[in-house]
Amino acid sequence: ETGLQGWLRYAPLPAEIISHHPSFSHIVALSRSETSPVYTAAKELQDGLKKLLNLNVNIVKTPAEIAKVPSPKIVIGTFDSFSLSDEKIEIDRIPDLKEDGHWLSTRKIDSSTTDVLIAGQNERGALYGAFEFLMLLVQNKPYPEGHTSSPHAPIRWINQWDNLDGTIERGYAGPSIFFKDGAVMDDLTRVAQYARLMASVGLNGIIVNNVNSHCNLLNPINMKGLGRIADVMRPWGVRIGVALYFDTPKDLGGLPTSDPLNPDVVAYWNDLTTQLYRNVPDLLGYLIKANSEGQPGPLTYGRTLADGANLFARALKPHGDGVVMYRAFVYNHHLDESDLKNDRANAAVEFFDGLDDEFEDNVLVQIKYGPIDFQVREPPSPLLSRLRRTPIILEFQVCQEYLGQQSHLVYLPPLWRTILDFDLRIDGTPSCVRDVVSGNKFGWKRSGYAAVVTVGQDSTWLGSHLAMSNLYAYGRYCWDPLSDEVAVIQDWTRLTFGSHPTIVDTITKISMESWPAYENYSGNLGIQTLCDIVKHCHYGPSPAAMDGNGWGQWTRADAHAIGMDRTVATGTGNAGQYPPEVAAMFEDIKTTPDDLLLWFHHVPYTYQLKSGKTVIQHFYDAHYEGAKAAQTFPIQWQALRGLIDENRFQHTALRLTYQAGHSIVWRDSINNFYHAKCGIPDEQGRVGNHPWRIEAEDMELSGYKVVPITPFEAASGGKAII
Ligand code: BDP
Repeated sequence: ETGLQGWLRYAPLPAEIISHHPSFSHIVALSRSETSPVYTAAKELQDGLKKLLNLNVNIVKTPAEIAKVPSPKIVIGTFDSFSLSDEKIEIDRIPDLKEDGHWLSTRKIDSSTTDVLIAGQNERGALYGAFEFLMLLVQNKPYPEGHTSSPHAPIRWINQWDNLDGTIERGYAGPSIFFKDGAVMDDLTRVAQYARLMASVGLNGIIVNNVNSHCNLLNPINMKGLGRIADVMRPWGVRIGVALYFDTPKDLGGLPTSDPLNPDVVAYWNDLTTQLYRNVPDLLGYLIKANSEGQPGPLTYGRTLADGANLFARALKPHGDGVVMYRAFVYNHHLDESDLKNDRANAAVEFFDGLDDEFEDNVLVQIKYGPIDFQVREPPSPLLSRLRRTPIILEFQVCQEYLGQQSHLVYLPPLWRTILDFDLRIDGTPSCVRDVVSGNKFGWKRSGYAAVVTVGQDSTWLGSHLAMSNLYAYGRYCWDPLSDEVAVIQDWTRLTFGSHPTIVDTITKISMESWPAYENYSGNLGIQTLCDIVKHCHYGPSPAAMDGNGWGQWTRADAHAIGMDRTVATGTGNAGQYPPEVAAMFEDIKTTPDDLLLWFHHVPYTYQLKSGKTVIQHFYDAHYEGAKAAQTFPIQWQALRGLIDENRFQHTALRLTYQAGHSIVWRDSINNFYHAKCGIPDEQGRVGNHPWRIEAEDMELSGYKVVPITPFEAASGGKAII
């Protein structure tokens, strides 16, 4: 198996299970249009029933045909279409559903015949109901009677970071499925398959291009191409939007300025937007990265961020319900480290404070989960607690930019839960991040989630079979942020690899151990992922690079102490950006949880943690524990040999073996580095002491020479051979 079907494989069920299911003869699709999500759902059911139960089922959709169809059948449609047809559902059985919600039930015809009913609050909801039905079937779970399900938040979107030339920023799975050589691909088969995966977990929108956008995205040829992408994804209930390049008026339109208050610029964007709507009539809207990491924006022209956002918001308004997703990821990447008050973590609040009342009502602020940048552990962004009138989108990252880039297994829901479940105590009242994001806290109608997902043309989509659990889980968490992370990985495993208990238990165990392991061997106590910042690869250990750069991802490590002082009393003041109760907790070193200690405090290496260990001994031990856990992954995986297909078995075994080795590189680099920096020995005598190891430079060599390497900590003896 190649992985192309993801978790939607519909592997045949065993004969004894098949015999317990009704022999459905027909699917009644209460929709006339063959491009509607209801019809898509009917086709998906047809395909699923063929593969799972070996049933040949016909789809009928005209009233004349429907009247003749015998039971048992599956009837699918919206509640409205049910009530207009002969398939009426009694009114007292119709539940109260939110937008995109669905209802699954059965209708007893006689003692041995039962129909299945799938009804959606809208067409998309019906499609989601069909997928839920199929996933229950795959897992041999019973048909639900009157089961309802509604999403937690209306916005459940993906951000692809694809460039027009076909490369993908932070993509680890081959070239783009959307773009090639400056234009939209001719063959969009993979795009339709992607939309199918998205729909199966309730994801309803996508921004198809990189936040670091290009003006040519909106040239006439690409406008048409974007229309084709939208046409391919629409039957799956997925709407598309685009990320804009702020200087498009200058660079594509030939105007002398892109000043958002200049009338020609306003007219230019209005016109471009009208043209885009001609091609994409249900456009989601515009994603904007501006005044960040070298991108132009309203500040370039002496205007406010709100001026920039409102320019696009007003251009969208006449055409429908399109929104502006204005990213809060605004910061200067030439920060001066010698200024101890400088703190990139403060930037979002500093830039957006005071703007809450300034935005048009179709502007949302899109906020990364932490104040810095998708690190292995961060506190929630303080900006999540400060906007009341302006709704937000919480941004996660499914592609593991700082988390091993799909060469390391890191199952992300346990990390996401540290954010979603965090109680911000806004106004001294319960304020879990998930309730702010859903819109419940402040009564927002449209808010929700976005995740950076950089699927590519590789048949595995993300570059690793196991990494797909994160895409699946992302959809599940947008739908229900209280989902149990163990139940989610178990469901995904059954769908993706089969229900054998050894398969389910092994993948669940490895997955649940993976984020703690990665945190242990990459960066502990809230110090961030200690990877290469300077070369921008964001991979592999490089603790020295975490200081002395303009990017503001600093550890402030010297010979005696480590960590960012973000207190109000003596540091950058970042702790004070949170609501008072949370601010007080982070301000005081005694109440700051150990796992965020170095995020908020600068302490000596000998500082004693709540566990009783010193900071440096915790570093040493955690790195050994993390690497030790990772080394069990390929061994645990061996239990699956023969239980799953050879192709996916080998592909994954190779990745896990690589991870096991690379975790040792991580362990030793970080430990050697801090050991050299502070000179404090490891209580267990492990660090820098590998008597059993045969160093390449100590062997008899011909044709090679020994060279010292930089950084020294990347090889155990500080030397390599070339
Ligand atoms: C950083 C990535 C960079 C993105 C940026 C962003 O390294 O490639 O452009 O985030 O989110 O994490 O805009």
